[in-house]
Amino acid sequence: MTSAPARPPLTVAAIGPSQQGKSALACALSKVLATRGGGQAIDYRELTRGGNYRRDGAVETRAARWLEITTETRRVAHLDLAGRCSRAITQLAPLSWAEAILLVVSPASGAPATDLRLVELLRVAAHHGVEQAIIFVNRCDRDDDPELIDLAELEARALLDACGLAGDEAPVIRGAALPALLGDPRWTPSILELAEAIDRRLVAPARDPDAPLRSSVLRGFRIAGRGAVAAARIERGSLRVGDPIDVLGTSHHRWIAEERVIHLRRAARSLRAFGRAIDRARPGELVGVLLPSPGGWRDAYRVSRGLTIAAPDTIALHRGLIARVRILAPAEGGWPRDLEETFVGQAVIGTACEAAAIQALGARPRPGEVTPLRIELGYPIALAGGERVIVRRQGRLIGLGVVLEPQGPPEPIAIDTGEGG
Ligand SMILES: Nc1nc2c(ncn2[C@@H]2O[C@H](COP(=O)(O)OP(=O)(O)OP(=O)(O)O)[C@@H](O)[C@H]2O)c(=O)[nH]1
Ligand SMILES: [Mg+2]
Repeated sequence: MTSAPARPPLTVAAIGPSQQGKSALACALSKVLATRGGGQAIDYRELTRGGNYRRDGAVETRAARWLEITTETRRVAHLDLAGRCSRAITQLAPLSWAEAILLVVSPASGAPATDLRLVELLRVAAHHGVEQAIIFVNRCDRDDDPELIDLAELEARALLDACGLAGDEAPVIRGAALPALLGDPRWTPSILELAEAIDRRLVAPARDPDAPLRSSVLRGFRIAGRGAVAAARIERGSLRVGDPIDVLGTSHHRWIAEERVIHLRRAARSLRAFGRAIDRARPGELVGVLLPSPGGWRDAYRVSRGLTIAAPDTIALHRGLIARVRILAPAEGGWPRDLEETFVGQAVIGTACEAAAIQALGARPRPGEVTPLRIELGYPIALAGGERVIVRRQGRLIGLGVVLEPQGPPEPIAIDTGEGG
């Protein structure tokens, strides 16, 4: 038995232009706090494992990684996102978990507002309801011209404001992650200042532990002989070991070509949060849920990004939905022309991303307008209404909306209870 966590969880997503020190900062934060008795330090090589190795020794993060940062009052699930990546969903999926943004820039990084992917991430974060941000101006050891540092700060604030996050209120910390990570005492205070800002300036949103369980899966992996682990975040409700759960949606494991749509009903065999076994996961927590999969290895591989974990019979799989969507103006990076009445794009809902045929229900959608759209997904996902939906087309963010209701009957997928398989 484990006792209830003393510190409430908070999910912070570190974003910023590529190679400005997000991963180094995550490591520095964990190391400096670990030396003061808060949590465990994580090594840069460990955190960036699986990334793209560069000639200069740095590693470009490829898929988001997460680590636990233990500050004085919080357990922070720190998401280290990729600054650059070829597939938007790699960043958008973990971002759907964020409750606060840590924007990492540097004086030499150039105007962050010109980084369209970064602008998109900030807009999407605001759309998910994130209101709070901290700005960390990194690499002040190398680029120490005070005017450039002032400019970086101004630009970062303006960017947050432009994307709907309160830039004026965001605390700004000037520091240097790499020297702090290497133990340079001149830069340790900047890391402590960041920890203090996390403690004092960020608030944990209200959460409902008694609501029906809802959780989104960011990644799945297999433990030979035991089953599949779903790396998920509890959005609402609570999950206890032994609870029966539905795991449903479309699998995106690259080795599974057919039978991708699944609806498993299993009991959560065990729960782990950052390496600790826990008996109950509460809303806001990131957990690994071990699912027994008697269906064999295929079954285990099917657990992947985009699935939903929910209390049994509380949500169904749908392909069609009606959403109320704000069409972004060209100045916001949206579609440069009026949209056609029907077009093909992508819909991102939670950690799921599906190709979609989109049809305007009213007049032809114009930039800046809020309009009802009917969206038909290529593959079904778990939908109940109220989810945030992000509409993309040809690599651009073109609309931000809310699912009003699923359309049509639920997908006729037999529930796999794992018995007799
Ligand atoms: N001089 C100096 N170099 C730094 C600092 N922080 C990070 N670096 C270096 O900058 C490079 C990139 O650091 P990362 O932490 O991997 O950058 P990132 O933002 O995670 O990059 P992506 O994962 O590609 O988005 C590495 O070579 C670091 O050693 C710093 O404060 N000062
Ligand atoms: Mg990185």
